[in-house]
Amino acid sequence: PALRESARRSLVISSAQRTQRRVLPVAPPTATRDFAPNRTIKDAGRQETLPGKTVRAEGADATADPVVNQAYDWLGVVFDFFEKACRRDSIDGAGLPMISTVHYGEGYDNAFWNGEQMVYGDGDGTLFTEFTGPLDVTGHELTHGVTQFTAGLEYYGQSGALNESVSDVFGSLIKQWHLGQTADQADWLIGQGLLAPGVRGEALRSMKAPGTAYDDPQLGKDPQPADMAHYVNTYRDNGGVHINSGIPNRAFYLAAAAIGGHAWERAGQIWYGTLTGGKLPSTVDFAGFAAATVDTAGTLYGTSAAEVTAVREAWTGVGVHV
Ligand code: ASN
Ligand code: ZN
Repeated sequence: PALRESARRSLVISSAQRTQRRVLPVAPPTATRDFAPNRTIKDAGRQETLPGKTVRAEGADATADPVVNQAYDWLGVVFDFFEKACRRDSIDGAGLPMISTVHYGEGYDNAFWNGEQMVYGDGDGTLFTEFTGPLDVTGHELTHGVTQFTAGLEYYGQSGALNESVSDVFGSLIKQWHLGQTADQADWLIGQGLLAPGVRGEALRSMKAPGTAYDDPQLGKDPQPADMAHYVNTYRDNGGVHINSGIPNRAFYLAAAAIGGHAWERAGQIWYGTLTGGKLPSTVDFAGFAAATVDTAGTLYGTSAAEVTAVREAWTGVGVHV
């Protein structure tokens, strides 16, 4: 609780401000105050011990290790996204230093947020390449930090799948923001470029077409459902958090596609407001989260706005009825 965010005020707005927001639904991307990142990259030297030794601190020159420099640069992009697109000062909204450890383990096939920092494996080169490669992987992991400091979505079952989905949503938005893509230009893939050469597939997950990201003899087939009719009941993976996240992922894609333009400007603001608005129970299910996004869209754009319809129809499109 001491770690919970102090800046819930962002969504607590007076009715006068609310009226103003309807006229100018997208808040100007430039913040009234400038935030500064504080990045530290550490190297675990292929051991599984954290945090490892510091190899690059904020403001220091690039090192001879491209993996270190990639991690540093992606942390910067993620920081800039939250600052400029969400008016958020780092992961906790209060300037939290960003720490990342690279070269974790030997051929380690994952990346993760451990509650305090981010960690990258190098991949085994057979299934996966370096986890520092795709920007959306860094965005995904650091968004687990944002969720921890805001809605605190419990990492099990539907709230866990929502936790996963929120990380994919912002991972993808950060990539789209960096590339300047509109919703129809984006690939809506998570971890494109991460699969080793020879693996049959294009990415870890597809938000647009869950279940189609890969189909490989070693990796198996992408297990994600695209709607509630194919919801997977399982005790594995914390109750399918990386599986059923396909459902809210596709709902976000459908909402963003229907709204059009840059997905972070309206659909992204609706999801961000929902995540950080202080109203979600940590054990919220898909239906509760869906209702909250409709509510947030109404607060941001007016209850009869096209954005509200787009969000409601997106959830209906994946079989979640609001
Ligand atoms: N890369 C995974 C994730 O962030 C690690 C995990 O399973 N927690 O979801
Ligand atoms: Zn995750």
